[in-house]
Amino acid sequence: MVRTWTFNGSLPGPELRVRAGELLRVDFENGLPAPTSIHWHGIAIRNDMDGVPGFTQRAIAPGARFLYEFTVPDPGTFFHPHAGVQLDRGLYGVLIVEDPADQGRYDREAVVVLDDWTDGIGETPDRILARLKANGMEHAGMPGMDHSMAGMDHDMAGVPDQAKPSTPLGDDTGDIRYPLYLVNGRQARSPATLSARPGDRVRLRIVNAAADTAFRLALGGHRLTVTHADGYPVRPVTGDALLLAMGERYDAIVQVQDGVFPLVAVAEGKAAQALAVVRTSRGTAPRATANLKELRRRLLTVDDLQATAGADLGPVAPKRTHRLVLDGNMRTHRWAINGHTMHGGAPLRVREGERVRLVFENRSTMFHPMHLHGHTFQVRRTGDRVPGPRKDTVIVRPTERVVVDFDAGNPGRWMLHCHNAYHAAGGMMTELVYER
Ligand SMILES: [Cu+2]
Repeated sequence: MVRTWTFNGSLPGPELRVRAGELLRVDFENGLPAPTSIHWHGIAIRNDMDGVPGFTQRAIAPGARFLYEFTVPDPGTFFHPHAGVQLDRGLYGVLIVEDPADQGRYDREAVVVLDDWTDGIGETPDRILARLKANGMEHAGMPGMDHSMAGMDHDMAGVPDQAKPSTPLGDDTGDIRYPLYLVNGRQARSPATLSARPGDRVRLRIVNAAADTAFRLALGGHRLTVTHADGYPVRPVTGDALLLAMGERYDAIVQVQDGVFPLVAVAEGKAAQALAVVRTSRGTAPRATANLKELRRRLLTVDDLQATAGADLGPVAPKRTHRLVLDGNMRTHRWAINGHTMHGGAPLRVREGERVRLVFENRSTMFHPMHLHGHTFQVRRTGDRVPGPRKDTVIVRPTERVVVDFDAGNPGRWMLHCHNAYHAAGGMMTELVYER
């Protein structure tokens, strides 16, 4: 039992479900002792509903209400607050936007929300941030954090080799080692159960709601067929495991066998894992430290995905290109875009109707899941004529260059930032503005 901040007292928050094209109305009342707002992550909505306090709306004061009301244009997604590191408490939920054109070639759905957890057992997110800023370095395994976790019963004991650092995201995958990693709000020792019938085709809607942790997910004894990235359809591709950074969502279909199976999400590079149980018949639940060979087989990443014809933006030449150099380090905890922190640089200007290209260049030793508000972009792999998936959050690995294109079709002021909550709070954010 922990004390934390949530939506409607549950973790994850209540599941909201609408169809694309419908009007969503959410009457939000702030019962927290701090100002907040809700960001509808990944949905290209009206600018004044985007929920960035002090930017697209005034922060909602403790005790105050705010009516969110907007038409939901595209399938997706999840929601969370957009005030500092509040996401690293329990303030997140899943908003599922159904696609009316979806053929529904599956028997049931299961939502899988991944999270890294400290609030109420380790330090509060605000204390972690204050210390990161004060000391600079707060690296996994550094004495300060170990001290704060002393005596706590966390999931790291006896974790198999699969969870040891070795990662496509580089050697340095996070600033914070958490006491717990969760699936659907539950720790591996008392895991969430996803029930189905043997032979069912289950559509997993997987969300990484963590603040500082990428996950590698696999289901024991099964392969996963990825069908959607950040809500948009991709050409189905099958692999053994799937990599998700913070803010990313993937849908995958799995045909479940008869039995009880571990669904493992390894906290990438952090020597720990989260667990849920997929159950189609009676039997003993898997161990919290279940070791899956699937995690070491074919790992699907954004590089394997390609938008379907319907989701493809088409080969229009960009009218303008913005280059974004990502830099920073844990020593100073200063994370910059083009040398500036916290909107300090010139905004990225676009004009309505233009095709715009963003070129991310990562000069730091950590990966950054870069997220654009109000739009979705298409990943263009360097030197590759085949376009990648439609997304709103894309991993930029250390020293990597990632090119994305989008159509400027939603006027307003929009945030562009790293979805590592601590990197964003450390300055890695800028804004996109429409000029007349
Ligand atoms: Cu980052």
